[in-house]
Amino acid sequence: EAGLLIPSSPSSSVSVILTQDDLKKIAAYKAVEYVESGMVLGLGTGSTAKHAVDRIAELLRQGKLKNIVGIPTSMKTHEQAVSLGIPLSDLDSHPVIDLAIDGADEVDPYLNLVKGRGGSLLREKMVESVCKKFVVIVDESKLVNYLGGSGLAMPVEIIRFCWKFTAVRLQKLFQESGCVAKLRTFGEKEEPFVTDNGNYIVDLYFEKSIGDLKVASDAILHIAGVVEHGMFLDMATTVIVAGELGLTVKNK
Ligand code: ABF
Repeated sequence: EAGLLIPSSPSSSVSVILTQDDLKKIAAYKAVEYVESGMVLGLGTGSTAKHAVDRIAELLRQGKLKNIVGIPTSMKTHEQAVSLGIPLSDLDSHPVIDLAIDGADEVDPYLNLVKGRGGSLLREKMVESVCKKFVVIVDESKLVNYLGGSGLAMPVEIIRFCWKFTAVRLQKLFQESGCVAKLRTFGEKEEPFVTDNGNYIVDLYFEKSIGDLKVASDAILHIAGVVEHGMFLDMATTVIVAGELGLTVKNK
């Protein structure tokens, strides 16, 4: 990981090296400052959100936060929260969430997001679409000019039944953007990656912009066999970016 050199204090000649993971942690700790006792919290997934969950647990242990209920966005976060003793519930019991904190894969200038490279986009979207405040935490490598612009995947969760058929339909939908659809696999045997919900993920790669995001979103969701996609449009209320020049807080 590339290191970032910053002075430990303005007058000091001693410098500390910040890794990308340090930046993620700084963004996560800043986000946890938005947490208040008594809140119902959406607990995100991924290496950045993991720091936020750790921090929430730490503040609970120290008695600085009380009566928190967490709604995890993946089985992995569920396990982490249970191991840290964070009280948990679900959307059936808590259909409205005060605050969710989660990472993202891409953030555009309007605070639209791509999420789901970690594979948890469906539960993340279920939780984060019903929260009063959604704080996204990223390091500056996640900032893009337009969604799909990092050259990395735009994930779509699909059902397993005839997945190739669905993948071809997705690819054709974005033919003009030079789309290539690939089934997500893992391991040397390239076995299909299976989500927490028992589905597959097709990753879409684009050569060019996909244009109007709302139109693209509606078109993807219109394909039978698609469960959900990783574009989170107009959902983030705050994005905290940790970068070389420090923290930037962008509000909707
Ligand atoms: C989750 O974790 C996902 O939506 C996103 O795919 C990923 C970001 O991971 P990381 O914080 O590890 O970069 O929030």
